[in-house]
Amino acid sequence: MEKEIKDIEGLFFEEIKDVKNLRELEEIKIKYLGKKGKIQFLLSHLKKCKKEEKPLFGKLVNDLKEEISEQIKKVFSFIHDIEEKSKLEREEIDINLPGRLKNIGNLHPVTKMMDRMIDVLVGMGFSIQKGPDLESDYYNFEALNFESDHPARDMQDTFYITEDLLLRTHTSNVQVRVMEKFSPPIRVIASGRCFRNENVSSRSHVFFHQVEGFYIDKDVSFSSLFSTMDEFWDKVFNYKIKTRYRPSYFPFVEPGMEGDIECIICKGKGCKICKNSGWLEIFGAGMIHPNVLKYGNIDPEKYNGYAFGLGIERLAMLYYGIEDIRIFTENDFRFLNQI
Ligand code: FA5
Repeated sequence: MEKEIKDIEGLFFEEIKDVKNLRELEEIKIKYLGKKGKIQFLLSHLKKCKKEEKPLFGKLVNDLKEEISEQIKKVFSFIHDIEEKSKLEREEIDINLPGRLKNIGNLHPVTKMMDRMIDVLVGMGFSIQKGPDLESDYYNFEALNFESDHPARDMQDTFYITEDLLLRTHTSNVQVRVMEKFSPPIRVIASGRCFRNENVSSRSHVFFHQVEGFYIDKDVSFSSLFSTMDEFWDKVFNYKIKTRYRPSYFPFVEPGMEGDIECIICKGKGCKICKNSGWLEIFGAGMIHPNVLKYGNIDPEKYNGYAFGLGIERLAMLYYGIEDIRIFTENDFRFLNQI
């Protein structure tokens, strides 16, 4: 038995000195210390020894087991250090490699246009108010001088939620809400989403955005509405664009008008977007009807005012040269990344 122990010890030291990597070391570990390894083999042989020999041989086997474990540990940390070092040496850092580009979010072109319009109007002295998307028939129509059976209600096809609740068809719903809260002088803008049950086409959608503006004070003149609009266009576009104002009808203004901008896309020659007219209708405006002031608890004998409502998508189409309004809501990254 003693000879067998010595032989195994000799063999172990023979083999361990040739180990080149951790995989080979693991194989040796299993060969000597594993469940079916050589130490286990010696321990099973102990049973066959004479009783008086057992303590001595038992100690020898245990000493050998400890010696082998110790040796394996040392060789392990030695090889491990070498492997780590050479791995680091192999890992070269190429500082010329370009960094990984991250996708950076961006504001939607309609939001950009809306922010631009708001910035300009705030710079002209208007302050910001908000109104709800889900609106009562009262603020969207009745308080704006649309009688319940008024044919002008058909001008704006409406999504009704209940008999009295609807998705607002225009940002003019904010007018009487603001009048109820503040006294003149009032110089306010309100922007947001509007909804109309219309056929979708290249220039009209079922939902779109408007910016509403109105000014109520003593002796507000119709000509100040024109000068405000002209100043607004100059500041939004940063160059002189061609505009034209046409008489029009809205129950909540008198007189009323609509404003067009020369189609920037075809330069007034006529295209699909401007329906070959060379112009794109962008806004409605006029002098606030006395009845509307009354609904807002403002005395029309003392005060008057103007109001306008601008379509943001149509303006964004002209500003960015976009030919179809539908593209704003298609979430196509190829389009969004361009702007
Ligand atoms: C109105 O909505 C009035 N509230 C505007 C107004 C305000 C008049 C204050 C007088 C005083 P109109 O329906 O014309 O008016 O819409 C105004 C603008 O919103 C249009 O010129 C257009 O630019 C935009 N617009 C209207 N309908 C759509 C639609 N379906 N899709 C995209 N833009 C639209």
